[in-house]
Amino acid sequence: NLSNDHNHNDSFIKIPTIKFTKLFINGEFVDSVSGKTFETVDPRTEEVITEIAEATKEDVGIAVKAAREAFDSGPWPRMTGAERAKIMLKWAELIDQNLEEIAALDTIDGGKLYSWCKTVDIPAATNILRYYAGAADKIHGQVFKTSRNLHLYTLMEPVGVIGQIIPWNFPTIMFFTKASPALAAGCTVVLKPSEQTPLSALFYAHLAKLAGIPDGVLNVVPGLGSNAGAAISSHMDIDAVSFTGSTETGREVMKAAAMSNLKPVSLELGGKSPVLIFDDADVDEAVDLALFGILHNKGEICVAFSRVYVQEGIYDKFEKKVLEKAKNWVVGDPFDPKVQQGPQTSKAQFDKILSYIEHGKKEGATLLTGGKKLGNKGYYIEPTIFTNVKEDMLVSQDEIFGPVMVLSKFKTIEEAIKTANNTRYGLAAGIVTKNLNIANSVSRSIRAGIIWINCFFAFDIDCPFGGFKMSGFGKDYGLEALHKYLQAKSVATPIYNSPW
Ligand code: TXE
Repeated sequence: NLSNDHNHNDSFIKIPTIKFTKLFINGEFVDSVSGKTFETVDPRTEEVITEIAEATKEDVGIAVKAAREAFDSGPWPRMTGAERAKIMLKWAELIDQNLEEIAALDTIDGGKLYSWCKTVDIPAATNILRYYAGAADKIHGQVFKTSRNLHLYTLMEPVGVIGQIIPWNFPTIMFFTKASPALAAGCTVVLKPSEQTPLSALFYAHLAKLAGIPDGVLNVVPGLGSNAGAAISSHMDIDAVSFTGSTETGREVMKAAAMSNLKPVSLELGGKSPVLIFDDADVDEAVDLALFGILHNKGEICVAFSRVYVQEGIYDKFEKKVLEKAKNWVVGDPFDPKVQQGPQTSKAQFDKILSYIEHGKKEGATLLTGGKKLGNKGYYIEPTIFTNVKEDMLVSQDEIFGPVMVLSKFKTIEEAIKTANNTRYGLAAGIVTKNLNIANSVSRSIRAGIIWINCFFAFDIDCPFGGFKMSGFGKDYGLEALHKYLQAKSVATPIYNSPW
C-alpha cells in the first residue's frame, strides 16, 4: 500500500542544508589527504544528497595519531570522571537543541521514519550519553587481602585509543552506543560511520567540539569499509575495536585485529531472531507484535523477528489477520506522519532483499503477500510474508535485513524450542503467551542474548545487550560496556611484619 503522498517534494518538512561533509580529525573538519569523496544518496529519491570526504588508510592514520596524542598527553584521560561527565552532559544538551535538524538528516540519509528519529532514536541516544556520563565518576578498582604480607589493589585504567565501526541502520543510536562508554572511561576514539549514513555522525562531531570535548579525543572518519574500516581494524596503534555490522565483516575485523596487534574486539553481528506465538495468545496483539517485529525500521534491525512460529490452534486465524494488516501497511515518504515504513537504506540493501525474495520463491516457499518493489523511484519494498517454508531454505537461515517475514506453524513447545534454536545466530527471541510457566521455561531454553516476552525492541540502557553464537560477543549498554574500555592494572606492595 504505497502512500498517495509518495511524492518526495519534501512538503512535510523543510530539509536542512547539509553543513558538515568533511572528516573530523583532531577537532577540525578537514578534506581527505587524497581529496577523494563519495556520494551519499537519499533512498527516497535515489538522488545524491551530497559528496562526503572519503577517509582512506592515510586519513585513518592521521586520526589515530591525533587520538594517540590526546590519550598519551592530552587532558581527557587525566580529568576526573566528573569533569568528563560535565562535558558529555553539555554535549547531550546540544543534541536536544538540534533534535529536529539531526532527525531530518537521518531520515534523508537512511530512509528512517522522521517521527521515530525525533521521538525514539535521538532521545535514546542522548539517554545513552547521559547514562555513561553518570558512570564516568563511578569507576574504581578493588582491594585484595589475600595474604598477610601483600597490599594488592587494582586500578581501572582506560584502554587507550579505540576504533569503532558502525552500521547504517541506526546511525544515531549506534554512534552513542559505541562512543559514550569509551569516552566516559577516558579513552579516545576513532569512529567510522557507515558510508551509507555519514551525515548525523559529522553533526555530532561538530556538537562534541562545541561541548568542549578536547581536540583529538573524538575523530570521525567516514569512508568505505574495505579501506577506512579495514585500516581501523588492522591499525597497530589502536588498542581495541568495537564493531556492529554483518557477521561476515565481523569475521574480517577479528582476523585483521588478530593479524595486527592482537587488539581485543567486540562484535555485535547479525541475527535471524524467532518469535514463538502460543495458542493462548491474543491473536490481534500477536499480529501487531509480529508485524512491528519485522517491519519496524523496514526490517533493517539486527534483532528483527524475521522468523515467526505460530502454534497450530491459532495459526489459521493469525495468517488471515497478518495478511490483512500487512496489505494495509503504509509504505512511503518517511517524513509523512501517516507512513509506517520508509525506503530501504541503500540500493545494495534493496537489491539484496529482492534477490532473497526471488530465491525464496525458487526454493518453493509460498509468497503470501508482497515480494515486489513499490513505485518507480526510491528503494521501497512491499511488506512481504512467506509461508510453507522449510527450515533449510535460505530465507529461513540467512539474515535478509528487510521487510520479509517467514511464517511457520508448530505443534508442541519442544518443537518450537528446537526450531527456534535451529540457527547459527543467537541475538534475540520473542515469546507470546499469557502462561508464565511457558514464558519462563522457554526463555531458559533459547540460546539468544535477549528474550522479549510479549514485547519487542524493549531496551534499558542499564541492561547489557549482545549476541550468542555467530551474533557476536562483548556486550553493549550497561556497566559491562563501560568495562570493555577499561583494563585492570594490579598493584602490589609488600607489607613487613604485619600481624593482620
Ligand atoms: O554490512 P557491513 P553491510 C547485516 C545485514 C546486511 C548485511 C550487509 O544482513 O544486509 O549486514 O550490510 C564497515 N573492515 N547487517 O554490507 O559490511 C562498513 O563500512 C572493517 C547487520 O552494510 O558489516 C560499515 O561501517 N569495516 C547489522 C560497517 O562495517 C568494514 C547492521 C557495517 O557494514 C569492512 C548492518 C572491513 N573489511 C548490517 N567492510 C547489525 N548487526 O545490526 C565493511 N566495513
